[in-house]
Amino acid sequence: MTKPIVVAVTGAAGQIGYSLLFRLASGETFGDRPVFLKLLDLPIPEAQKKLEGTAMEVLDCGFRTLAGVECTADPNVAFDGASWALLVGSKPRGPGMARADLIRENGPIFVGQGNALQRGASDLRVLVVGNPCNTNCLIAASNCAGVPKERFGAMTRLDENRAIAQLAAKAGCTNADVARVTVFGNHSESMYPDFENATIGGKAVTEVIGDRDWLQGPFVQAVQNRGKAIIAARGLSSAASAASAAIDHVKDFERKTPTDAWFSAAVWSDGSYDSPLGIYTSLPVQSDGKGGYSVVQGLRLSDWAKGKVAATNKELLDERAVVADLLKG
Ligand code: NAX
Repeated sequence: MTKPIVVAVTGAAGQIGYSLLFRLASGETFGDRPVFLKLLDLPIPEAQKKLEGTAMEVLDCGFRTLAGVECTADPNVAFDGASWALLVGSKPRGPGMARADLIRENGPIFVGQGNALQRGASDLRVLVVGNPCNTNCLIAASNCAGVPKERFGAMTRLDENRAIAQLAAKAGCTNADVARVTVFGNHSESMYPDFENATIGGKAVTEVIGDRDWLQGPFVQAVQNRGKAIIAARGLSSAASAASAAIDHVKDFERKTPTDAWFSAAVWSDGSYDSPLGIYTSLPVQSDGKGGYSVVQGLRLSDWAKGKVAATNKELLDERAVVADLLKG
């Protein structure tokens, strides 16, 4: 039997977990390779009971690719031998809570989990979903000595997918016609979805959708505020779409990206597009399908777009300052 890939998921008893685990186990993400799931949630009876129930449902699907499920409250157990760690669990933003308070509240979780991630497999890759995901990713990576920063990333694939759907609806085409959309910066309302380099049916978006006012205004704002709009409509934050984007992120990194395509992920800044160093910022990425990736170079951005990218990166520097005492190296 092929050696199973160990996939750890934190916050697995939560609503994203409930949409995510089945798609990790089913063969959709890792093909024929057997998957061993390690599920982490809080060490409180309510969370552990819910986790057990979720694991029972995963088992009950009878997936031929599922090698096993282990539930735990200990990050050291969860991450031991993991090739992928999906860090979904974190505290939600409470009513009236400032973003800086949320960052301070959740930061310590990622110090402990960063340490425990040193137990991962030699090919460990980490995706941080729990918000504020870019800065939580920075905290985890800086507390995980010995694992290269490039093995960590935070999720902006949902924002890219949201942008694709908005562009397709406006142009009256299918999502499959839309390509080369990059989300730059932070997974927050400051993110910048770049339409200037995106294409629809191989043509520039700016040519197909001639309305630049719509692109610079309602389009960008719709993507930036989509999370809020979902909460307002559903009474709960996005879950199935977030899980779907996490699957997309893992698949994107597992496979070699076609030469003429790219995807968005918050990665360790290499200075591309004037991104400050020392942060995880979303950039256009191509995977080599062997554990490595590169940032796509040479995209042309207008001065207006450069201003948007600079603003979202400035927010990431501000967030880094809020958690400076939690960062090790
Ligand atoms: P839920 O509240 O449904 O689930 C979170 C789960 O995490 C709970 O079961 C909780 O017990 C667990 N948890 C909390 N602290 C933990 C810890 N220290 N160790 C292990 N488990 C812990 O939230 P859900 O809707 O699943 O969302 C999870 C996170 O994803 C939130 O931070 C949310 O803001 C974030 N999101 C990120 C998105 C992105 O694009 N990056 C989009 C969707 C979502 O908003």
